[in-house]
Amino acid sequence: MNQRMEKLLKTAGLGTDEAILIHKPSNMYYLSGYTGEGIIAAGNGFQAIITDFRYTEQAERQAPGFDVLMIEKGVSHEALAGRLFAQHGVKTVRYEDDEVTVRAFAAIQKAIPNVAFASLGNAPETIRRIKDQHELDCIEEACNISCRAFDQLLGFIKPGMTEKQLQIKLDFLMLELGGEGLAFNTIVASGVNGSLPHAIPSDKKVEMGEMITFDFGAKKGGYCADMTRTIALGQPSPEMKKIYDTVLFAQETCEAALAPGKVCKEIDAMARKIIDDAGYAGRFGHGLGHSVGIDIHENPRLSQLCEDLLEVNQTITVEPGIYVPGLGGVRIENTCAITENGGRTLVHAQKALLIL
Ligand SMILES: [Mn+2]
Repeated sequence: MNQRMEKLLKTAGLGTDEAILIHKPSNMYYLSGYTGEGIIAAGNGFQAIITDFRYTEQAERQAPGFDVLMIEKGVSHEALAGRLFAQHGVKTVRYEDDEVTVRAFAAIQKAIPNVAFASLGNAPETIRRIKDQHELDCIEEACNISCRAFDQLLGFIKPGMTEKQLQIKLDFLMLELGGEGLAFNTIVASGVNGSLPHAIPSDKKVEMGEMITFDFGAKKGGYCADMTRTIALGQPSPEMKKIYDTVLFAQETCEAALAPGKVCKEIDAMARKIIDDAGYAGRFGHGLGHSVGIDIHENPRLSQLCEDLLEVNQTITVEPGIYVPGLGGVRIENTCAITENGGRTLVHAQKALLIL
């Protein structure tokens, strides 16, 4: 059994007659290295990937140390898991009750009779909060690819191009420069569209005098990057300049405040106070940041509610924004790692206002 599986069974407090079922692809990848479809069934003394014909060879290559079981006609993944559990005298099955649908759970209960079911309680996500060096290296490399792509994009941006054209170019550059995929759908929001925090790139043309927000990230080794930059095309209006300066100040203040032992919601509050005091109360309607890993949004969160303490080798984004309908918006975001000495940004693109 590998280290992560051992840690999981320990974190979950798994009894000797208990077993786990993993359905979430991100947890399967974290625990085994396997990226295909299927489930993991494991307990004390056994761990198996249960999949179909398309993926058995892949699973054997990606997850040495796991038994690979292939489903047969009329025998579901869970029914195969049930056979395995019966062989090992399993009495209770812990499953991801935040992933399995009501309908799927009914089928699982039917396929695995004579056992009790209980929640796995996000034990995999709990151990995923702290990244090891390899994970941090993957995230940093994903950030480096994203930064290089953005740097090349800057020479490409011209008035009259559409948001969609800029998105396609940026996505292409991230893939060309070594990204194995995109961490999420790239956001490009220009001018008045900047007030939409999660704008979908449109056929709107970018014009002189507008700001453009890019929120994007490449993937590397299965891990995500997350960064946002807002640039100006020609001189921005005094109001937009003030908004930019306020967001930048909030971003830099909060990034400098990152340290192990800090309470997440207190860092969020620092950004909110800066933005409120500048006259933009209510115009920063999302959390300050989130952890990043195999999934783009992981815990902990820099939110108004999160009372978790930051810990060494967690990652966290710092991404304040101001959004004014009818005018536009600004967001600036770095992905950072928490070290003994404070936050270390993994994103090195310029944050000072860039005027093209
Ligand atoms: Mn983000």
